[in-house]
Amino acid sequence: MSIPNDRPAATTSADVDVVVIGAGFGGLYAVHRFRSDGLSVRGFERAPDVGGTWYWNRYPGCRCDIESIYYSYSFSEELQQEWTWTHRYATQGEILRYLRYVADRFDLRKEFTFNTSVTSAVFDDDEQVWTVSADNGEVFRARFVLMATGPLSTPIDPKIPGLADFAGVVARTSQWPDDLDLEGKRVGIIGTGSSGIQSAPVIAEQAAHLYVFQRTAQYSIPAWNRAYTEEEIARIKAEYPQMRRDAWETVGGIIYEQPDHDPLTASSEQREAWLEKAWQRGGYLMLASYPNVIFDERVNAIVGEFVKKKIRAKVHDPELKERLTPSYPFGAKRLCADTNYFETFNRDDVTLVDIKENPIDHVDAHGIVLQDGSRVDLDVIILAIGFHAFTGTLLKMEVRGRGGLTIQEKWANSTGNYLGFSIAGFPNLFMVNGPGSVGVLYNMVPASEQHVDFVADTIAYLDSHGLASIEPSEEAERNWCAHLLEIADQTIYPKANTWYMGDNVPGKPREFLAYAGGGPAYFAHFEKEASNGYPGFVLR
Ligand code: N01
Repeated sequence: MSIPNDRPAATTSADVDVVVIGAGFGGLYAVHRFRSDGLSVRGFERAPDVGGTWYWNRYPGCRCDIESIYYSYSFSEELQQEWTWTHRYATQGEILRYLRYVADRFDLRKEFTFNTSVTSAVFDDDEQVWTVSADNGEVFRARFVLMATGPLSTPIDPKIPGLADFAGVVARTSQWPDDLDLEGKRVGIIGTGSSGIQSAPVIAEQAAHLYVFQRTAQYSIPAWNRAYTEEEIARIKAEYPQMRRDAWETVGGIIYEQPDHDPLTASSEQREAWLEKAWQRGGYLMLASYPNVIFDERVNAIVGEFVKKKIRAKVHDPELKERLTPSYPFGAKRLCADTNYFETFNRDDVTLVDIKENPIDHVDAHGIVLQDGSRVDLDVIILAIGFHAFTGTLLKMEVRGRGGLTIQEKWANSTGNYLGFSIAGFPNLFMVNGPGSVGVLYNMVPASEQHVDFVADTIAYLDSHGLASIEPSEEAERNWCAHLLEIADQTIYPKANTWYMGDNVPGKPREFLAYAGGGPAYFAHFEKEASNGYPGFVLR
């Protein structure tokens, strides 16, 4: 639904219709869409420029592991035709250039205050208006608030004793200093998730010696990154609208070939040939090699064993082979995509430090001391230890809903939400790819567009029906959360310690925080709401 620009002004005491927090993929599109609908918008962004996660995560080797032709906006055919991706997996730099181009092309920067963090958002029950305050002293009263703050935007606190005593440089992959020169340095990297696995091979090329501190061995699939050919780009651009429609219908938001056999009854040769094909295609799509790999432990074991065999074949040293081979169900932690990660351990100037067997005890001025008393002297320590996913950024703010309820109180024991984008007790506040959404298990960019479009259509519905507020009913929220866990319990996700489950933050409730039923089933919930007058919501 789209509303003409001459819509009547809101009849509340609000300064603006919507405050948008965050200028990443979700926030930028939100400003464009809301403004096109004739709504007034104010945006806040803590970084000096647009980009969100792609502004901050500048570590060596940082790329998106979803193919660039998919990991990009679909809302403007003109934009799709104008922009040409150079590589199958775009670098952080290329994605940031893209988002800057989008901001300029649609003139989005002028709605944002940069270098500014929102500190509080407080709902006024009588006026049905949010008061949003920022750390630069700006205060806006808004009818609606959109938290486009990103599910992976608050780095976790390492809590490593003595880290502050280290005389060298401590850097985070998620806040990479532009001037960090690793040439000839002894570098230690802690963490082997996507960030560690992407950066280690590039850092190994620069450092005098790289030490990789691994707590859990990970599954990673080669990215087989390469430049697109001119012919490919021409074909993609000619087929873009159909490609987007087809991708939308898939479970993960990306088109992939389906197997023509059941892995449980097929011959081992047939399975091997199919998995080899999936391996050669590479990257995150290995998770889609068989449709039920996440749901059926037997299928999961087949794919997992195939990948483990591939990992072992890459590593020369027999002991290292075993240390680098994962032991949890395939895909239970976010699957990584790499370029020469395992091969890097064949270098003489790279050492794996197994901190599961011999944990880090503390850091002193010269390096890292392990529990058995041995030490690794370093010039640089890199933290690639992940994020307080989904909820961390909201929990840092003062967010008060109806009756003064804080988000910290609301989420103390479980992360109540409805459809991963709204919260009972917090009217007119929406999240992009929030906890309970499909986003992190889907292609995040179209998932963001879908949330923003739904919010825009919902605001239009409220305005055209003379309604001031919308929030999920307690019952709809309870049922949704139960539904999320019911699906998750049928998968392998709860069988590993992951940020999906909240395990990486001490004290965080252990619960699966994403929708594991796939894109089409997830989006159908929204269609049902919109076409039936929002039965899961309370409208006032
Ligand atoms: O973080 P992670 P990430 N001491 O949480 C270890 C997206 N992303 O930044 O597994 C020692 O995955 C921890 O060990 P363990 C993507 O969705 C995408 O790498 O908990 N080690 C783990 O090895 C991804 O999943 C892209 O035992 C500690 C690592 O640190 C998400 O962001 C690129 C520790 C953390 O891994 C997060 O990825 C990058 C401690 N105290 C990120 N604490 C692409 O598109 C944690 N660890 C490519």
